[in-house]
Amino acid sequence: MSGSPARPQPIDLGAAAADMLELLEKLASFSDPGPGVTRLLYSPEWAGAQRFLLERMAESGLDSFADGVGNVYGRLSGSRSSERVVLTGSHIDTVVNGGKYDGAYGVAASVTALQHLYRAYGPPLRTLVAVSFAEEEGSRFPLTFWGSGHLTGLYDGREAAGCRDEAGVTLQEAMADCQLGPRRPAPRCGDIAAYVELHVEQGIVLERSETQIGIVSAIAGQRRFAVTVEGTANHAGTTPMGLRRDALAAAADLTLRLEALAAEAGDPLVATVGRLDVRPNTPNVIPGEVRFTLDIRHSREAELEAFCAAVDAAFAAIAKRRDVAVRLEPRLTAAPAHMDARLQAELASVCDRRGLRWRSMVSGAGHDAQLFAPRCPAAMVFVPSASGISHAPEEYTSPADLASGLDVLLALLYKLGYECEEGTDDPGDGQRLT
Ligand code: HGY
Ligand code: MN
Ligand code: MN
Repeated sequence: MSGSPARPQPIDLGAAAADMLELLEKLASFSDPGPGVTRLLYSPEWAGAQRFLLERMAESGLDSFADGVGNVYGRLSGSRSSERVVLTGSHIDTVVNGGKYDGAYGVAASVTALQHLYRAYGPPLRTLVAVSFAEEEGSRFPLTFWGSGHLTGLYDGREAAGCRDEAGVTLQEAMADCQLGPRRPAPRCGDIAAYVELHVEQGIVLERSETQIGIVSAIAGQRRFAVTVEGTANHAGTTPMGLRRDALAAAADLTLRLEALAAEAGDPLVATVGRLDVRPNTPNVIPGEVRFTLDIRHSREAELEAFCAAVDAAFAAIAKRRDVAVRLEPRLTAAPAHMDARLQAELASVCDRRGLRWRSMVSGAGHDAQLFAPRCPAAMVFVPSASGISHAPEEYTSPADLASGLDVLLALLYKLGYECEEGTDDPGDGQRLT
């Protein structure tokens, strides 16, 4: 990389925001046809986006590479290379027919931020790394956080062989097919001094309260399950109602009971059946088997645990009454995660200095940051989602709000990368659990 400019000059936020928006639009073009953006792990669209990011990061003066599972990094090496690095980014995958901002905004902003920090101030003291995580949503394979889970030890890679998508392709086969060039090892989790993620809120709190920035205090914990209901497939015309073991009627019963239990538990608990497969899915056959997904969240671990126990008992009672078999297989256990207090305070001060209206808030959505929070100081910044819509083609955030988020990210990364005192390796509140 060429020498740093003679004299630092302040970053031109307008120019940086324009670069970020252009990158965001380009990323949105890597999508399956159809409404919104669909970019599933290891699909051709996914590989196109990651390859594009590798090139764009290199053009921006970053040392870009992919790791073994397809996370893509852009490294801006610091003069104090011995110290741990600051990692910033989000995920590049999407839900099916999702929006163009969920994940991609944090990726585009982190790449743009490092590019403009380097252009204005030259190399940092502490190394800054932008990351595009391979997968967070769990939209193609029945696991989630595959990208950040690779860095934080949630996965050891053996899961890839046994994990299949709806077409029966294993994660291992899909991963082998995507050509991302030579791979380098991911940053070790122990080498990460802080993780910072910029993301759209995906809810309506900021818009309703006319607030520009959300400073995340905690991220809700999640439990996800694959539920299988086994009844008896039979003739729809000759089987009396009293002699049926109808798996779909049972699944409907289970879903409504789940909804009633969640209503009794009250906010912030949420429980969702998002995917349902009926077999044999034929008009004149009583369904013999139904598979559906459970997604349960709460910001407090004890309540999450208690609710899952109540669901277990309720499902067993329905199974007995209906003489069907009901099996719950855990698919994800993500604990509620607290963001670093010192980084939150720094973000508040950045917003106050800029006159940005901000509020502290809990995230009901899951994020890569929740895997880092127990291991290093983690911070999340939200910008408003129009009408609170996300995971849908209508997902939208105004350019002005996107730019405000970038402004805050730039300020925090400048603080962590360029103003860190010698030897003070931990920028956090020192409250790490592990
Ligand atoms: O589901 C979530 O909370 C996130 O958008 N993956
Ligand atoms: Mn996301
Ligand atoms: Mn999402």
